[in-house]
Parts: sequence; structure tokens; C-alpha cells
Amino acid sequence: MKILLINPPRSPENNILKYAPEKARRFIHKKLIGPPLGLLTIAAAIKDHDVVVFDTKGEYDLVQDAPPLTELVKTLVEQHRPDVIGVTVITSEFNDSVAICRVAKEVDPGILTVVGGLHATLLPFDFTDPAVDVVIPGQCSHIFRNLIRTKEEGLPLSLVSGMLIRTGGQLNRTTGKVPEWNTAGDNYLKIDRAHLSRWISAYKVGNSPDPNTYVFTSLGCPYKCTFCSIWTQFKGNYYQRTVESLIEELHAIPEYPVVRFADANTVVELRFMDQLFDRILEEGIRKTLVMDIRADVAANHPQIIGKMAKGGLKVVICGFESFRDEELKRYKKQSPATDNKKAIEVFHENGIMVRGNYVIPFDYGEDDFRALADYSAANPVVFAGYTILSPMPGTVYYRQVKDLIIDHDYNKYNFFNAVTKTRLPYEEFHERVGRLWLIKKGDDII
Ligand code: B12
Ligand code: SF4
Repeated sequence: MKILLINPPRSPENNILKYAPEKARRFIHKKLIGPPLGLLTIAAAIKDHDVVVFDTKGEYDLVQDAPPLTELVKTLVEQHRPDVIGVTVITSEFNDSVAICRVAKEVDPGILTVVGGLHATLLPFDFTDPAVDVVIPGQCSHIFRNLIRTKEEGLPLSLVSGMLIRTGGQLNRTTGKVPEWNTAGDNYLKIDRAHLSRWISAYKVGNSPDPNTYVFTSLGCPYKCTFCSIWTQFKGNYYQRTVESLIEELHAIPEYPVVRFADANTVVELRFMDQLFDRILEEGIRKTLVMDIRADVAANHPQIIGKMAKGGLKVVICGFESFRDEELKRYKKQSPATDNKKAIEVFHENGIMVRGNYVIPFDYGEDDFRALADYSAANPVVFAGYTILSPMPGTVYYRQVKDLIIDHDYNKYNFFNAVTKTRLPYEEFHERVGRLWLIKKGDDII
């Protein structure tokens, strides 16, 4: 079977960037760069087939005058003539993902179009467009493999449990029990980054001359922050990979000197990280490591940060979220603002650059912006990020504010656009968020 897996492009909507003062624009991140680990994982599940993975984000970074999406996908489908197309979907890329399925159907209505990923997990019934044939929620490489097998055997696809299939114009859940599947544990599949070799020169962040890639050490998160999609995606579960599978993967990617751990929250089990970094040091693995670490972990366990710094940890992304305890409590962050200050000290003492992220609620007025700016200037980090507290569909926060939402265009659900009415005028709100990006140490960009 011929299977074409497509990573959709980034949403172009970024009102923080649009309204930011000119001098702040260069610091506002315009794109994130990393491999589609979800697609690579399902590619690994069907590796005996003829599988092509196409990263449109990589393509648009690599080829400045690449054609618009519909043209790009049309050519791709005509070239590969796949039996099945799979697309990975997060909310802000929903519209383009559906557009990809439509183009595939226009070229050949016989192509089976399948969507998966975070948005397919949280809101599978959003895929009302008839161009989408199958939606597979969850960590589902085994289900996708079954689907391909069933199609190859010419059997009815409704026999495949654990997915939604369009019948009579409607998405209907298939029946039957789906076996347990632990993508991080017993069912971990080794991914093959060679699928992405065309774009390796584009996988560079900031001024780094070296390509970077992502590796996940865990899936899910045990915390339950109200604005976060990740714990809802994993129903509050947390799955850890084994130390040795990670050591093997780190050894296997010499072409990527920079590695970001793509976990929601990298340091949950201290013993695990301790063992992992013992092994990284023992094996002499030398990579520049980037990861997401909560402020309370650094504040309460500085020794583990010291050890990880020795093992290559150079950049930490830390969700500060707010400088006010009452806001942090409302978000259920379970970490007071004092942890942010302590964490900055611990990271800096260990020579680690911090990207501290604050989220700005839509009801911030002038005084709130001023107070945040003062706090942030008094606690500077190398890369400070200021995004908008956004009601991502499927989250607790979405349910809390859904009656206030005025913009339902999914392209805007990427933390860079207010989708509820703001207290300050819309442009001014974004301009003020943009201006905050100037408060930082030094001149580096990531
Ligand atoms: C890696 C990553 C990226 C990478 C790659 C994503 C890509 N497709 O290109 C990059 C760096 C490009 C990226 C970018 C962005 N990301 Co991102 N990213 C992640 C991250 C850290 C890990 C995802 C991951 O790899 N998980 C591991 C894999 C194995 O799991 P998975 O993707 O769920 O895949 C499994 C299943 O879902 C399923 N599956 C997935 N795809 C498919 C497809 C088919 C056909 C099938 C059948 C199954 C299937 O099978 C897989 C294997 O089990 C998550 C946070 C997290 N830790 O989860 C955020 C996350 C997904 N990103 C998010 C966001 C918002 C963004 C940005 C919009 C951020 C921004 N403001 O710019 C940008 C978008 C592009 C841009 N502006 O640059 C949000 C999504 C929120 C939401 N509700 O939509 C998350 C959850 C982070 C967060 N803090 O909320 N991201
Ligand atoms: S914001 Fe971070 S700590 Fe909170 S639930 Fe999401 S991943 Fe976990």
C-alpha cells in the first residue's frame, strides 16, 4: 500500500506580531521548528509499506517560493498516487489539514483520508467535512496499522475498532474493544528521521548552525492546569519511556547536535531523570539539550538541575504563566510566583538560558500590563515569551469562557491572537503584549 503522511503548515495568524512595535518584532517567535513525531510514530507502525512523510512546515522554510498549499499538495498527490493520506492535526492547523484532505479527494476521490493527533483526540466530531473519511483519536499507531491491513485485505473498514468512519455522510464510531497501547512504554516504536532528511538544513533554531530535533521522554502530564490541552489529551495519565530506549535514540542521531525533549513536562520523576543523566554522562553523549521544566521543580530540586546542566542542558522553557498567586491558583498551576524567582536563580547559577513564558488574560488593563512589565524587568531571563491565555477547545479554560468567545476561526488558536473580547481595545491589547517581548536579558533570539 502507498501511504502519504502530511504535516500541515503553520497558521499564518499572529496578531501579537502584527501589532507589536517594530523594535519588538524580531524577538517575537514566528515559528517553531521540530519534527512531526506523531506522524513518524505512525509511519513506524506501517514501515513495511511504501510510506512517504511530507513536512510542509519544513518545505516552506526550505523553499522560499514554494507554491501555495493546495498546489503543493496536488503535485504531491499526483506524484505519489497514494492509497491513503494521513494528516496530523492541532487546533490552529485544523483548517489547512481539512484543505489537504479536500485536495487529495479532488485529485482522486478513491484516496482514503485519515486524520489523527491532538485535535482529532479532543474533538473528533469537528471533522464534519466530507473530504475526511476516517478520524482516529488517541495514541493510535496500532489502530492505524489495523486500518491499513484491513484496507489491504479489502475488508470493510468498519471492522477496525477505535476510530470514527464516515458512513451516510456522518462520522460514526466503530465498535469493539481496542487493546491497551502504551506508546511510551511496551509499545514504543523506534522512529526513522530519514523520512525528513530533505528538510534537515531547515531544522535550525535562532542563530544555531546545527540542526535540531525533538525526542519525547514521556507523554502526558500529572498536573491539571486549566488552560492546557495536554493532560486532557492523555486523560491525566503520564507515561515514561525507558532510560535505555532514550540512550539508544540519542546515540542514533549524530546528525542532530541539538535535541529538544518534546515532553509536556520533562522532570516529573526525579529518580528517572537522575538515572537518565547518569547514563548520558557515562556514555559520553554530548548534545545541547533543551527542555520544558516547571519552576517548582527547579526551585525545590536544584541538585537535579545541576546534574542535567553537566549532561548538556542549555535551554529551559519554563511556564511562569503569571506573577500573581491568585492567577496561578485560578489556573491550577500548583506553583506560587516565588518559585519563578527561585527557578530563575537556579537555572542561571547552572549556566542555563531560560525562556520564561507568561500568559496574558484578555481582561488585562493598563495597570496589569504595567505590573507585569515591572515584575518581568526585575526578574529578567534571556528569552521571555508573552502569549495570550487562550481557550483551546477541549480544555477546562475553554468551558469557563466559552460564552465570551467572539472568534471561532481555528487559525487563531495558537496563543498569538485574542479570541474573546479584550478589556483594552483589540489592537492596543496585542500591541501591549508585543511590547512586553522587549523585556529580556541580552539580544539572543530563539
Ligand atoms: C513537537 C511539537 C511541535 C512541533 C512539531 C509539530 C508538527 N506537527 O509540526 C513544532 C515545533 C513544529 C510545533 C509547533 C507548534 N505547536 Co506544538 N507541540 C509539540 C509538542 C511539544 C509535542 C507533540 C509530540 O510530538 N508528541 C508526541 C507524539 C508521539 O504524540 P502525538 O503528536 O499526539 O501523536 C500521536 C497521536 O496523536 C497520533 N497521531 C498524531 N498524528 C496523527 C496522524 C494520523 C493520520 C493518525 C492516524 C494518528 C496521529 O499518533 C501519534 C502516535 O501515538 C506538543 C506538547 C506536548 N508535549 O504534547 C506541542 C503542542 C502540540 N503544540 C502546540 C502548539 C499550540 C503549537 C504552535 C501553534 C505554537 C505556536 N504558538 O507557534 C506551533 C504551530 C506551528 C508554529 N507556529 O510554528 C499545542 C497544541 C494545542 C492545541 N490544542 O492545538 C501543544 C499541545 C503545546 C501546548 N503547550 O499546548 N509543535
Ligand atoms: S501547563 Fe505544563 S504542568 Fe500544566 S498541565 Fe500542561 S503540561 Fe502539565
